[in-house]
Amino acid sequence: MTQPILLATWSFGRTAVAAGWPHLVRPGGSSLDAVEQAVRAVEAAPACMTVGYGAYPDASGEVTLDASIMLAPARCGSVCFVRRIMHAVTLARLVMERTPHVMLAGDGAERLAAAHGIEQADLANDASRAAYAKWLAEHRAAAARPGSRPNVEETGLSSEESHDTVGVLALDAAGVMAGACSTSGLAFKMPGRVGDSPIIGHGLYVDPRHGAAVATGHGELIMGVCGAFLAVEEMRRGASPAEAAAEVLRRIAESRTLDAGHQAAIITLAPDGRWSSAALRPGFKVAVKTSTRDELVDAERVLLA
Ligand code: SD4
Repeated sequence: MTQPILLATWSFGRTAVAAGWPHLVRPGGSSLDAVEQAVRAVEAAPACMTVGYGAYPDASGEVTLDASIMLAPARCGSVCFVRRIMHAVTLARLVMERTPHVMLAGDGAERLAAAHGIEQADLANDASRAAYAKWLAEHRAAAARPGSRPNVEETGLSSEESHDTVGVLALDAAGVMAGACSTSGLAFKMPGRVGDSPIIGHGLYVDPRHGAAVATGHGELIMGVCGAFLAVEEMRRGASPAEAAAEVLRRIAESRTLDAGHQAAIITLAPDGRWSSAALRPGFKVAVKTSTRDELVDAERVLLA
């Protein structure tokens, strides 16, 4: 028997692991159910403004979501640019289990949801509408200033507030690993922008023989190095979870000139339960839950401390 473990990104990861844990350890439970339920809890939480209900919209005012779920290279599913569906992770699981495909986008993904009785919902709430109105007013003001160059990433939010994905990895008592993630991407992003989270191998990767990884932070950084796949590939080549996570951040740092606000982080999990995490900059946290631990910890390594 393997010791079950559940890991999730950022402070809201505590909500995720609390919701997922019963599904990991109950009779008949599984790592797959645990990661889905863990992500759903954050998607439904209005206080989390970067995932699911109440998430910051894109620059046109529309909330669009990306999500993925994975057990193995031949068992994965994802959705991107999904609107009016609170639980994008469940839709990603439907893609995995009910279609011959890996990824559905926009209208097609929404039609799959409708075909399976998933109701559409307005994902905006008062807080996200107010944040958008404020951003729009400031953005217009900035655009009117001669010489200023407004950018959709000049959100006025802290780096952590403007872009956070809930990413979850689990290992169940049967030794089966699973991963899932869900996000609205970047606050006030360019309409149509899709990040790393729904792209298998970028925001999420699971190989039953070698390990699992889930990434968060600026998707453009992670996508440039196929971050999650790279981490698992490093473990396949013999790296520890800590070495694999650090290598992804090193590759990002050496592949481009980083801005002060750039952040990327990754959690890595080996099939035997060893795990680690690394971040480009301080601030990243991992919620960890086992039968003996339930806490929020800092990244094990920070590249640019
Ligand atoms: C994205 N990686 O869409 C996601 C956002 C995120 O912490 O994880 N932010 O780029």
